[in-house]
Order: sequence, then C-alpha cells, then structure tokens
Amino acid sequence: MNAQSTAPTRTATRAATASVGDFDVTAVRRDFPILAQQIHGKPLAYLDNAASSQRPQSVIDAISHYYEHDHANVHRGVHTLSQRATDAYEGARDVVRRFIHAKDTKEIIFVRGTTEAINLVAQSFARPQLQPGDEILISGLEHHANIVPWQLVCEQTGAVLKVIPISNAGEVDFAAFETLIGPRTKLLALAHVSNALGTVVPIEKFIAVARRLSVPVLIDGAQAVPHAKVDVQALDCDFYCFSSHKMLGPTGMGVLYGKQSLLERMPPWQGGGDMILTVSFTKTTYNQLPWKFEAGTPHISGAIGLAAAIRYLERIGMERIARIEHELLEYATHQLSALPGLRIIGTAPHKAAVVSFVLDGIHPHDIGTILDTEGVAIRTGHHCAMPVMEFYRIPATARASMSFYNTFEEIDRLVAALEHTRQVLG
Ligand code: 7TS
Repeated sequence: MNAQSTAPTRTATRAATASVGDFDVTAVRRDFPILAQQIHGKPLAYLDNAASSQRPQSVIDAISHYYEHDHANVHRGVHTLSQRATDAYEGARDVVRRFIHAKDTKEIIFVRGTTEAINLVAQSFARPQLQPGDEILISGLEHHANIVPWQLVCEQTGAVLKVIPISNAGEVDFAAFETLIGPRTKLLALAHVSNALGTVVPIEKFIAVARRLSVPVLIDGAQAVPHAKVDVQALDCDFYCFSSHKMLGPTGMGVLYGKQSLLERMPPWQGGGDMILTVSFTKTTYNQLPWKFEAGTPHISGAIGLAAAIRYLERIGMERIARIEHELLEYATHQLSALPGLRIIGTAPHKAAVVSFVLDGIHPHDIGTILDTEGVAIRTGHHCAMPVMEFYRIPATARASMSFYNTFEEIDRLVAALEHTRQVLG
C-alpha cells in the first residue's frame, strides 16, 4: 500500500533522473541486445548484475572482429596475424592500466577472474613468507573468493586467519580492525564493495592504517570497478583484483593489479609456455613482468573484449554511472522498504546498487522462481558469502543488483512481482 501511495512522487523523480547529464537510458539499452527480449512472455528486467553484467554490442563486435580478422597466438609468430593479435592483447593491457591508473603495464596481470587473482597472491606472495602463527586479516563480509584461498594458505603454512567483525548494518568494524591488526599481520585482504550487502567499505581508512604498520593490502574490487572510478595509485593498495564479466566484458577474464616491486619479488605461480625466457633441464629462467605470471596461451579475445568494455564504460563516464546507479539504489530501497514483511539485509549508509532482502515466511528461492515467471531476474541464495548469512542468521537472501542500463520501471516491476509473490505464497 505504502509503495503504491508513494509511486506517483517517484514517477516524477524518475523522469528527472532518467536524463542525468545527456544520459539517455533508452538509447543505452539499445546497445545491449540481450535486454530486448521476453522471458515467459514478459519483457526481461535483468537485476542480477552483481553476479554478471550484460555486454554491449561493441564488446560482442570487438570479439567477433578479432576472430574474423586477427586471430593467431600471441608473442610467438613473426607473421602478420600473430603480430596483430599481440598488439591487440598488449593494447588491451594498456587500456586496463589507464582505466585503474596503474603506473605501468608490468603491473597488470591478466588472469581468469577475481578468484584466480586472489589465489595467485595467496600462493605466490603470501605462502613463501608465512610462518606458523602469522596472521592474515580479512573482514566478515567477504565473498568466498576472499576467504578460501587464505584458508588454504593457512593450512599450508600454519598461519592464522583473523576476521574483522561487521555491524548489523553491514559495515566493517573499524575500531575492531585497529585492535586486530598487529605485528603478526602479514596481509590485509578486504572487499571494496560487498556483493551480498552492497556495503562500500571505506578502504582508504583501512589502507592508511595498514601502510603505517607496513602491512601489505589486497583489495577485492570485483563489485567496485564496474560502478565507480578506481585509482590504484591514489588508493595505494598493493594488490587490486577484479573480473571482466561484471563490467560488461567477457567471462574467463580478470585482472590482478600488483605493485611492480612486489610482483618482481614473487615467484611465478604456474609454469609453462610464455612465462619463461629460457628452458633447459637444469635451469629455467623466467620472463619479465607481466608475462612471468601468464603461463600458457592467454585469453586473447577476453582481453580484447575487456578493453572494449572499458571503452564503453569510459564513454558513458564512471562518475555518471555512479550517479545513475545511486539514483536506482535510492529508488529501489525506498520502494522495497515500503513492502509489508520485507526486510532489507545490509543497510550501510554508503552502498553500491545492491539490495538484498528477505520476505517474511517466504523462502528466497521461491521468490526468485516466481519473479522469473514475471520476467524479473534476480539472484537468490547465499551469494558465495555464507558467513554473512550466518551473521544475520538467515539461510539466504533475494538480491536485486542494478546497473546503469536498468530503469525505474524495472524496479516497479520488481516491486509488483514481489506483491504478486506474497499473494501466491504469503
Ligand atoms: N569477490 C566478490 C566481491 C564477488 O562479488 C565475486 C563474484 C568474486 C569475488 C568472484 O568473482 P569471479 O569472477 O572470480 O567469480 N560474485 C558473484 C555474485 O555476487 N554472484 O555471482 C558471483
């Protein structure tokens, strides 16, 4: 009821915000062919962007163009196609470098995704230096990708995993952090943005403390890079990881940024072709950065697609994206809060466009299934953040996550579909 009574005022807001600057959401949506389809006879409302975003035509075209005209293996042949492929692959590295403002392309390692980036740092950076009793510090809102690699390395070395608690609102407890970080802390690994709650962690504050104590810092930026400007030099973190598929690019592609001085000291993680200079049965010498960490034929089309995705994001502008998504978040939070029996999980004042929620008496999986019949795609489950669910003593949440190409109308459809769910199951 409340939602219906507030809808007219929100409609006025919609009209105003649909045109932030010269942003035309209808035109933008035409760039994403997948969005213009019906699911179960209803227009698709894709609100599962935190799991994976969709791709604009320019990304699809860049990948097709590469396979149609330029494909060959990289760093190998003197023939024209191999040189073109190498130029495109290495050119993509520079696009990424510029996008996150790294100093040098040597600091940009192409990997399969955030998960692989974190595992690389755990095994190549942390493992060789960890002694029994040393500590790795993470927070209570991490994705499993920023928990399990540290548990593995702790099992391998006798190091101990320490966890900074979170508050009921879903914020990382800074005071607790200050008491937990200490002389035995060998690495601080924090999410920039929580995928399950949407919390934007004020990592600058945490990094400043770690810097004072000379503790290296890894940031899991999987949910941050697609939604706001990230400057790794300004942040002054040691490692920063993200995935292409959450930022309009292809799957199977991601980035590990690392400070050159640290990457130089780290041993290779995987061995094989491309990461060596010379190989003999008695002695092998390793390639320079960044190739030292890229064993085997890389995901060439993935890098090219990622570069195209970055160009698209830059054309729209990261500041504008952040503003639009903030409007969507505010609207969704307002409208969903008005639904009787709905509780939002994660209420930090500073959030990305993620709204996790539970509905009284209805399992999130049932919500997801009914919403799908209405054409509304959300994610339900533990979001690979089981400790977060445990903290709130719930098995799962329903999660709507927005991108700049979403509309206020789609949020209205989410709300209407939830009303319908309550009528069917409540
Ligand atoms: N870190 C965070 C904060 C994430 O949200 C994810 C994926 C990962 C790491 C792992 O990224 P990957 O590309 O290596 O798989 N998050 C989600 C999600 O929220 N729903 O599906 C995947």
